[in-house]
Amino acid sequence: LKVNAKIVIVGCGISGIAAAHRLVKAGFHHVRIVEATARSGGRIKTGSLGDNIIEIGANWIHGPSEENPVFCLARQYGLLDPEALTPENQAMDIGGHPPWVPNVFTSSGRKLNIEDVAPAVEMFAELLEQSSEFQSQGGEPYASMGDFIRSEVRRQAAEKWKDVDAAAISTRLHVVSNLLKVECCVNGSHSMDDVGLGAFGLYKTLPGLDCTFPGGYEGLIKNLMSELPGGLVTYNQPVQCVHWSNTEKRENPVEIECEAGERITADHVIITVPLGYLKKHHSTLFRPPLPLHKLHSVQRLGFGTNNKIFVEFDSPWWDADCEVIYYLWEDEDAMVDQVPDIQRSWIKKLFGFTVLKPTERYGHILCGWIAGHESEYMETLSEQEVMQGVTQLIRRFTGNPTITPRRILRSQWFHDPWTCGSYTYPGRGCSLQDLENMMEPLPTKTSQAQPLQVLFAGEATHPCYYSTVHGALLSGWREADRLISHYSSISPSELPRS
Ligand code: 6YU
Repeated sequence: LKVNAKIVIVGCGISGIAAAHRLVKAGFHHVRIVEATARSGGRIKTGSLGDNIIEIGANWIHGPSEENPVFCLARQYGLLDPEALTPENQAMDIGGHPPWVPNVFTSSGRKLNIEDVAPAVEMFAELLEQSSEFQSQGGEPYASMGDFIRSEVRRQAAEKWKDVDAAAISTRLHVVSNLLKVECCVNGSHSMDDVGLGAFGLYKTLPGLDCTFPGGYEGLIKNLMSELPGGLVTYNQPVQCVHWSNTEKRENPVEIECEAGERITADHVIITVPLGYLKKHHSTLFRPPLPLHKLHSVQRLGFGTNNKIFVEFDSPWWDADCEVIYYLWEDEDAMVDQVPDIQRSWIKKLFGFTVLKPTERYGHILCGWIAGHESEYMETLSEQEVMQGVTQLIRRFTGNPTITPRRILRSQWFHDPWTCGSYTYPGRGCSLQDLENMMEPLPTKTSQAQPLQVLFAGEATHPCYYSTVHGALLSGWREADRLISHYSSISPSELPRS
């Protein structure tokens, strides 16, 4: 199969790279990637804090095992630690929530014992598991994940914890608030009230204990890019408008208009821009506009913000075996995941920190996690102000007024003009149909016009691995395969002439 079809890919994140890789390997020789920024990788972005490598975007391989193509590629390129490659690691089934060792602090400066928090943690985990079942049952007793969790905790607490004293109950309900904030980060949503209950179970996990890239996630991008022909990517070239359904120009029915004025004609264009960008720019990005059913799915699916705040210390103030630090705000209403006064109290949305391990590699670095509008507000503050907020928080919760971070660095995904947030979640009222609409090529009716003019890849188009690197990668392969099988099934006389 060696065809002359001209294919333009918009966006050089993992999905665009994966599509190009597959098409070039299949013999297509007019493949081009047009990228808005000066770099490849998109939301895979490795940076540094002092001498240490840190991940500003994607962090883990979620479910590193044989079925995960990111795991297989990373293994093939030799990018993983030996522990991640062991059969034991691959076989661990954690259902998306790694069993990290926690340290829990309260706003009055107490460090809690695991027994104080365990009943709420267990109840919450069971509810997450149960919520995934509504997907197959087809009924939604509550409008959102937030409604479901709060109502069920209230009901079960009245039943199971009726002999527990009020102070202990209060602590448990604050644990639930904290876990709701954790889930906001996992889902990239402002509140769990924004996440649909029925669609929550669409997300599928793979076996394997999540692992990181010791040399940085971008190593995966570098290896894949090195296998593509040189000059295939044009950088600093934002696409402004995709003119499709150009009936007069049957030879090259698509025209890609770039911000700098360049116009590129093509037979097919694969759009991989993030859902956040699509939500903001769909009305100018497509001529004619997106069909209504597709537009409605772009609007219904959620795309919120999850940011990281890396903080380095001279010495640790957490336990040696600690993997995650949680904060409970005792003055907050029970079971809330939204901060009422964002400008004053944005820091209350930060659920806590994960500890970068192993210490020999990273020293004493914590990664703070904050989602939602509070996270978007945090992005507008200076690094100094964020440092101050974090320092005050840690001093208050540990009761140690001398703790001082050495340096910090935070991500700003909401204000990144080419991303506009972090990743996709199923909003209220969403269903599998929305993700299917996202991936449907244009034109949708192929009776007259040339088929497959505009194709869609990217994490937001994967039916069960949305929000992940493996979902994005698979979506790029899927759209490449769609074109490959299209050209395999038509006769040579119908192939585009060069
Ligand atoms: C994962 C993880 N991870 C943390 C954070 C973030 C994300 N993800 P890209 O955006 O990469 O590429 C598009 C390109 O298009 C880009 O280069 C643009 O510049 C360009 N572009 C835009 N407009 C353009 C224009 N007009 N013209 C030209 N070019 C244009 N995934 O597997 N493990 O640990 C994390 C995390 C802070 C921000 C993540 C993680 C998500 C991935 O990073 C992301 O999906 C892919 O990189 C996207 O690739 P792409 O090609 O689609 O777009 C139970 C349950 C609940 C459900 N959810 C649970 C899942 C948990 C999700 N985990 C995420 C967590 C972290 C921490």
